[in-house]
Amino acid sequence: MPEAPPPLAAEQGFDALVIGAGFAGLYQLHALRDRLGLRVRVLEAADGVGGTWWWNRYPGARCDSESHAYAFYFSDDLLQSWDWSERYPQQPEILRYLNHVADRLDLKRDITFDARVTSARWDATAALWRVATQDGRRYAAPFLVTAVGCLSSTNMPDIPGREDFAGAIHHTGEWPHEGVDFTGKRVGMIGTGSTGIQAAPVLAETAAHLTVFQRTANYSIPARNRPLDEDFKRWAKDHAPEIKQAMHSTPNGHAWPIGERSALEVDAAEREAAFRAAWEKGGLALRATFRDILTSRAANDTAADFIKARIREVVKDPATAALLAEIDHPFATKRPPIDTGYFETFNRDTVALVDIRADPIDRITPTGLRLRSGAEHALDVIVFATGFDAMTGALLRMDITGRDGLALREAWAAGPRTQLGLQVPGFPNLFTITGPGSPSVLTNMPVAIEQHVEWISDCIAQLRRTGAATIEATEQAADDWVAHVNAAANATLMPQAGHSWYLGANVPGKPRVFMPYAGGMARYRAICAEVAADGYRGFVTAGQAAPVPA
Ligand code: N01
Repeated sequence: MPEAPPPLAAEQGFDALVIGAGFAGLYQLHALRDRLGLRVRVLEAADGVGGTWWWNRYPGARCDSESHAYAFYFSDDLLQSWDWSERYPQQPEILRYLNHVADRLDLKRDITFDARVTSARWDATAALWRVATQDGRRYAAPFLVTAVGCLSSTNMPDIPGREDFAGAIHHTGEWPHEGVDFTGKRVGMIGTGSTGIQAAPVLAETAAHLTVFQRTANYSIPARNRPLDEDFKRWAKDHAPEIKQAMHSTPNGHAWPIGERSALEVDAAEREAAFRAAWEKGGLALRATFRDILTSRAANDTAADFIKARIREVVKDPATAALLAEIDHPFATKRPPIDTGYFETFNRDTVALVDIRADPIDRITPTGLRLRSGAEHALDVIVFATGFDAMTGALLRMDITGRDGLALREAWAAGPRTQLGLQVPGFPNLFTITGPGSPSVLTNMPVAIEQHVEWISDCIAQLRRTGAATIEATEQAADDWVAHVNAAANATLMPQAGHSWYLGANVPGKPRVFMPYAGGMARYRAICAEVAADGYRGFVTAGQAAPVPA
């Protein structure tokens, strides 16, 4: 048997390692390297920057935050040097933006691409994180920051027969870079979350036939996407400070305010007019029409009924309309998609909807899909728009081991436990950008990312000033924070969507815990600032490193 090659020597000499080169990793590199003067290495599994926007290249992929708010606000130079073309930009444009950021800040020289992290272990003796990548390389640094995204570990359902299928199978989250030609093909798409709802109308344009396999009907609001005119672009640049301020003061990190009135304090005509105006304007702001849509079931029902009526209005075939409008959870308790012609797509002769709640998929056959009833659907391509092992999947996949050999998988066996979504007890000097327990996916992501990067960077700067070698969340703080995260979720209707990925319910065997912090971004930001100002309450520092003057 050939001898195994000796392990590569660790690449030492770094102050911090960052995993991932999407929005979060790029800004974290810039903040630690260019503001604190640290030696930083970013390890990225892909061969380019972009994170989610590198992987998710499926037809129709675009952002559902408005472009002028879906950008870095920490740098006026970045704001002034970039123009978005559309209200909701497509994936290639967002990828170009992130390359622009990386080039403008000269970040790529400190990123190792094609470097998928396979393990990270805390070495208590040396007070270092020791990280290995798939190609056998080793790295070490005192600080480890995960910037792996909340929706990056794909969820591929274990449907039997995949290997027998004669056609092609694709998951939207790992889409081939050369694209897929659907011309003349019979396409089956499984999943009707944000991704499936974006993809279906585009797939239907070229496919000979599209069958959408729906397990749970979903709300969707028209995006009303449009090109941005020069006046708007100028306005957004000139008003960047006000836009930033607005994003920092709302619960969801978007630049629009939450309604002040209850949906129940106005009469039916006024309520209908408010929903109608939001529907015509398009986008996620419909859920902010009234203040209590996410907290009162009666208020929520008014929004849900309004949207269901629109679906029935648009979809011509009554049976299909009924199937699309029979939605079993309150509006916005799962992440509400926005769409461009989703419901209209079902009026095409070449598009069919199949209810796999009533008649589940039994197996994949060489020629398509067979349902439990025995019904067969002949297909050339199967698209899995089945989402992600959200929030914890990408972290657990990396085999992270903390103090005393504690595996993260073990620490989180009953669900994620963090202090503020930023640190885990037993894992010194590990920071998790937009980790479970932080607002993350309930907000406009760049806003949440900027806040975490800045908090983490300030924390590391403070450690260096004081000469402490390590910082770690306490068990008590994590217990308290988990209780608060649960209380915040229970103050909303969100836990009522029992099959939501917010609860981990989409992945068989995953603990059912509401993972993001539902108390609002503005409130969360204040809590984090207060914890830091109070000497990093809920964290312990230890050890002695050489203090670094500010
Ligand atoms: O994933 P999802 P997604 N058999 O989990 C179904 C963000 N995003 O990729 O509801 C059959 O929402 C599943 O059915 P059910 C956004 O935050 C952002 O669409 O579990 N069906 C559901 O219909 C979003 O929320 C943008 O019953 C199965 C679908 O697959 C998040 O990503 C764009 C199944 C999965 O929906 C995830 O969205 C796109 C099975 N075994 C996404 N397993 C932006 O624009 C799952 N399904 C920024």
